[in-house]
Amino acid sequence: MTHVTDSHRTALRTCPLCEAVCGLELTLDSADRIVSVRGDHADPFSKGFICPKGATLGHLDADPDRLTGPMIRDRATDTWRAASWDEAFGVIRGRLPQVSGAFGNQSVGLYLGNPNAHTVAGALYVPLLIRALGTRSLFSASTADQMPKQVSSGLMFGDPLTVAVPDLDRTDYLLMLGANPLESNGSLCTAPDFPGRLKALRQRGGRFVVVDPRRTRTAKLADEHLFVRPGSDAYLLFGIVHTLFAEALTDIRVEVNGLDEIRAAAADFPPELVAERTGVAAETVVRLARELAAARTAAVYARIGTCTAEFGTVTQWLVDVVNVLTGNLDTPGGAMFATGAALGIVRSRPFRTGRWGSRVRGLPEVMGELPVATLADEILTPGEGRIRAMVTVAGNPVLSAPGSARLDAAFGALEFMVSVDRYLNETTRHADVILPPPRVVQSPHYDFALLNFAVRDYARYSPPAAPLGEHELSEAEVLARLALAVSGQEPQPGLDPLTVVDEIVIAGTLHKAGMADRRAELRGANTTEQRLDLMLRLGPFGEWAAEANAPAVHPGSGDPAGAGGDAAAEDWAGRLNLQVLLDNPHGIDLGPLRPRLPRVLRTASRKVELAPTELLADVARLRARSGDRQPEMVLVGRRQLRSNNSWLHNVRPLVGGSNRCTLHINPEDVARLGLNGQAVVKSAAGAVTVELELTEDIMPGVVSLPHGWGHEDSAQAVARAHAGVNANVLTDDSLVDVPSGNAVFNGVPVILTRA
Ligand SMILES: Nc1nc2c(c(=O)[nH]1)N[C@H]1C(S)=C(S)[C@@H](COP(=O)(O)OP(=O)(O)OC[C@H]3O[C@@H](n4cnc5c(=O)[nH]c(N)nc54)[C@H](O)[C@@H]3O)O[C@H]1N2
Ligand SMILES: Nc1nc2c(c(=O)[nH]1)N[C@H]1C(S)=C(S)[C@@H](COP(=O)(O)OP(=O)(O)OC[C@H]3O[C@@H](n4cnc5c(=O)[nH]c(N)nc54)[C@H](O)[C@@H]3O)O[C@H]1N2
Ligand code: SF4
Ligand SMILES: [Mo]
Repeated sequence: MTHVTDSHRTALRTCPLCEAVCGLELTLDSADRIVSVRGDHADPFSKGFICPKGATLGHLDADPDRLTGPMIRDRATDTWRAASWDEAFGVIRGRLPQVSGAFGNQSVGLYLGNPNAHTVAGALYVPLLIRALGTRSLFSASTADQMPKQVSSGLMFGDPLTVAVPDLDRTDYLLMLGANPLESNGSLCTAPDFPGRLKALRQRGGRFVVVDPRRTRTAKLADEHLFVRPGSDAYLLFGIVHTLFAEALTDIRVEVNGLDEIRAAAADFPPELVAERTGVAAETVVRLARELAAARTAAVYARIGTCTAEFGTVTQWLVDVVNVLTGNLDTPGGAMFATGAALGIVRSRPFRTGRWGSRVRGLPEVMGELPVATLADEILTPGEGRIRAMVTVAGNPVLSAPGSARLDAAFGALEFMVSVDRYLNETTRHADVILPPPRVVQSPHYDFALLNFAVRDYARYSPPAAPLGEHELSEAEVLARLALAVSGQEPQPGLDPLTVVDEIVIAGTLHKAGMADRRAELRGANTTEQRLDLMLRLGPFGEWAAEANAPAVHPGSGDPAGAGGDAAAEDWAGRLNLQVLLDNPHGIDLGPLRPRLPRVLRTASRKVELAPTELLADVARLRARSGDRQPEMVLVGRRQLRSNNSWLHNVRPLVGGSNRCTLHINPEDVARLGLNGQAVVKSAAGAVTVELELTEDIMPGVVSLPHGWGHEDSAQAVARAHAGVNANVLTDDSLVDVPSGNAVFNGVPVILTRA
């Protein structure tokens, strides 16, 4: 919806910068430039909340270093020139199919970065590119992020996308490990104004406990903060499980398998052992278990600090084990499953991993992907199936992946590379061709992924707020044309590649739903919008849900009366389609989360699996570590409010001040090690020299460095002036969380010396 006032108009849209999905109200001038950004007070979910990143969206949008058209690199001189779309796709068509033709599909790798989770193009058109490449050399930021949660959810609930989120607005007790939503605004827990929701929890008399090796802003807001030794959360949670059994505090309310096995596994982790590994006193471990059991409702939530650690999957599993054992899984105030409004993939078979392995290290496939921690191996190690060409979409793995100095060298050794990205950066500088998406305001927005992890059911669609210019392509079109080019195909005259693929998808979906004759009823300005219309109509709240074959799980059905449904939600069930969202541009509140078990379970047993064999196997690895000597100093990461992984460092109002790449260190360690000013930090993988920032808010023996920095050679002027160092030079790509293959960024042993 747009209002016109003189030369200025307002446009509403969802912020695409983080998982909080805040509604924004933009003011645009007559040239479609953003002149101001405010929080949308009429958005029923975000209610006007905005953070400094959303507020500076106009600066990002107007960045003079943003790429406005395709770029081609001359390898001989390493120089870039602007090119037309036809020329750029022509170069790709001439080169990539040659590589896959000569060396097989696996020789072309694909890396998908984080913003794909925030764009319509990432959700709807990346799958097309994956199919066109037909490669198993598929990597993404997921294995540097949340893959442990997906594996544990897949094994426990049968579907890796069935992720339980804390019911923030109703819980009486929140135990949070390894997350700092006051800086990050939350993750795998879509909750605009997360800070406000935490304050409300305390105001209504709830208790909030944070476990983190740093006393973060989130920890300072909590009732209690516990320092924990990095990488040891699995022990802590096992100590809680142990106590729940030992003191007969369990209260299981869902159907489960594996109770005896989990009890037996926890027997090896008494609070005294846990205290030694974690640094959390044995009495505290016991008290946490008692408090969780005694609370009227409680939720355990653990995020990136615990995922990107050596026992990430075991930790994520134990989070939900505690939620089950305390009677809090799938109940209001506990950990619940959101109902995304758009039709998702309905899995018919239970989840499993390791259907194939990576070529060099034999690491198991997970969700069709291989760990990004082995991407450099796959490029650098000679032999059949070696990756010789890469496509990257919305990613900067040279800064974000572990052991990134090796990955930087590996990208430099490729025969050909294409990147779809807004910027010439540390990764895309290795490309032969860069294909940029248009500006944020020229793209439509619907959160296909994130609304499945929201703390309330909610839907909002933002059409593009500004039209494309004559020489601009939507990111959907870029990906559709790229998919053709990598297959060596030319677009057919008179046929728009995007429309062609959309019609195939629409026809297939209608056919499966038994509604093949309803094509003409779909509404939307283009086929992308018509696909959204179809997904909304067939989704759980959709107009067609009741009519379709095997409809998506209906939100109302099986809902115990009064247990979470409310009037708002019932009003919308059976009604959603694109037009309804267009008529409600501030978004639609679909109500608080409702119990959804057992319907969403996809396990073979149709029960919650408390002790999957894959995870019990990894417990042996954890047990074997119980006696290891603890390293003297370890590295962890941190996020900064005015930053976004590697790519908002060129937005001038955001950099500087607290948003700098410094090493947080306890003054006790500085004195003990005789450090001063700067230090050399050395790990098994590499070394950096970095400025120290002394703070009592970090545990002695732990240092923290934010990731995404290291822009000294950047083509982006502001970022280059605030370069910082690349934390992932220190992280070690030879180490992964075994069940998920996830990268290990926290608990990295380091040695500090004077610079
Ligand atoms: N040491 C350490 N490393 C980490 C982490 C950590 O905590 N510590 N965190 C990890 C996590 S959680 C993540 S998610 C990863 C992120 O890893 P990546 O996704 O590889 O890195 P980003 O910095 O998010 O890079 C995003 C890229 O997308 C581009 N971009 C932005 N918007 C768009 C768009 O709309 N379309 C396209 N095509 N491109 C766009 C940007 O210019 C940038 O190049 O980093 C991981 N790395
Ligand atoms: N401002 C901002 N917001 C962001 C991002 C950003 O870069 N900047 N990135 C986005 C992305 S991609 C993601 S995935 C989310 C992540 O969102 P969060 O999960 O909230 O991530 P962080 O803010 O890094 O908080 C992780 C915390 O874990 C702690 N930690 C480190 N190691 C351990 C450990 O072993 N155990 C425990 N218990 N804690 C540990 C760290 O000290 C840190 O405080 O944030 C998103 N939002
Ligand atoms: S919290 Fe996230 S979604 Fe909200 S304005 Fe900030 S960056 Fe955008
Ligand atoms: Mo992430």
